[in-house]
Amino acid sequence: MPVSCGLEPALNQDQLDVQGGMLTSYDLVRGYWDKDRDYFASPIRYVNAKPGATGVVTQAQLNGKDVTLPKAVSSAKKPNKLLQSTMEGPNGTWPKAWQQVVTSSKTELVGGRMKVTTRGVKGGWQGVSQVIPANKLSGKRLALSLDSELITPGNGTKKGVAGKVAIYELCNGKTTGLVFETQKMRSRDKTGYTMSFTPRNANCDLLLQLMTSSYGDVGTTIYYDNVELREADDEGAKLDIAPTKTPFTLVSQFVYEEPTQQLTLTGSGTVAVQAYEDGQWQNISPRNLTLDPSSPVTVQIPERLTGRNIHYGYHEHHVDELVSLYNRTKADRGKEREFLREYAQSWVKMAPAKIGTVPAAPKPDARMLSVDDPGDTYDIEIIDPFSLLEEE
Ligand SMILES: [Ca+2]
Repeated sequence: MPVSCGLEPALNQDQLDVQGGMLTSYDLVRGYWDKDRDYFASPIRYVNAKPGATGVVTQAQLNGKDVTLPKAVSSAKKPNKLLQSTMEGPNGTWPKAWQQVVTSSKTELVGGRMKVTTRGVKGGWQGVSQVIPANKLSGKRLALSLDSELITPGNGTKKGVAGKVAIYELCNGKTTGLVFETQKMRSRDKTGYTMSFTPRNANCDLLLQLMTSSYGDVGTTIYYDNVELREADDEGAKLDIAPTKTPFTLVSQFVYEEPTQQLTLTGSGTVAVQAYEDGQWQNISPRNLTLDPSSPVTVQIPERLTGRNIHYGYHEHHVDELVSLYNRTKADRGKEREFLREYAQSWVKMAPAKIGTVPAAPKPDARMLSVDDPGDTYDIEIIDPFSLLEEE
């Protein structure tokens, strides 16, 4: 159970849910509206939970203000462009549509999943790839989804690397450019990930690679499964806020003013609230959200959908900062000190390179003894600089 101390509100506002866990974010303003980046808030809509159902939202409020939540008809998924997405051939044999990324790769098929394990510099890149021929592509935006699970060396006790997806343009048999790359597959739980990109040249094939972010930290293992590539869903209607009708106006809304985004719905029947993220309409409420004409239900919009600046690469640094603060805080500041450690421990779950760096919970006896430890610590009391000046 978290302890109460002055740092608690600030750190809560700095963490947000992402696919696979909890991550840190620096920003105080949401919504950047940069046409080249995906920082803008996700459009939101609702659909009937089941075909033929008649769920209706009669009133929607975002943080207590009336909004118009569009209703849409769920359309069928577009065709999957990958072969052997389940990573399995007939009777559990190797799926021939997938190749080792380099000849020295020794990626294995284990339990119906691709098992990619780093083997160091000599082993080179590990992983599998598949080529999607240009005649299967239209040049339109594509949406990729997959399941992965990361296990760092020492059965998860030592630091490791993240998973990586890289997609190259392949023109006349030659790779001519990187189209998309992400290293966000870093959850130690089996997690579904989504991502989207637009091919650069509609006449070229695409080369999809599933790997690790580097080949260091020998023994890092990542499993891949259920890898699917489709044309992006049609975006369609957006959430408009009355009366200005500007799309999803979280822009310029300070995180410290509205740390969370609550959508409150009144109506009847069973619906699902969805957000358009990574080229896909994804449920953000339970698949069956039962509405009531007299009693509103509240859906919290996940922070990753509100136009925040998320940088996975900074997260390791944030864990370092917490551990550093913990180590330099005097042991007699027990509550505050333990609070920092607990935060570092909860954040390290998404920082594979920092596993093993967060100190273990102190035993009561050890804490008593360390009060007398004259080590490199400082008190976190705030010092008034003007009182020092008076003494001079
Ligand atoms: Ca499988």
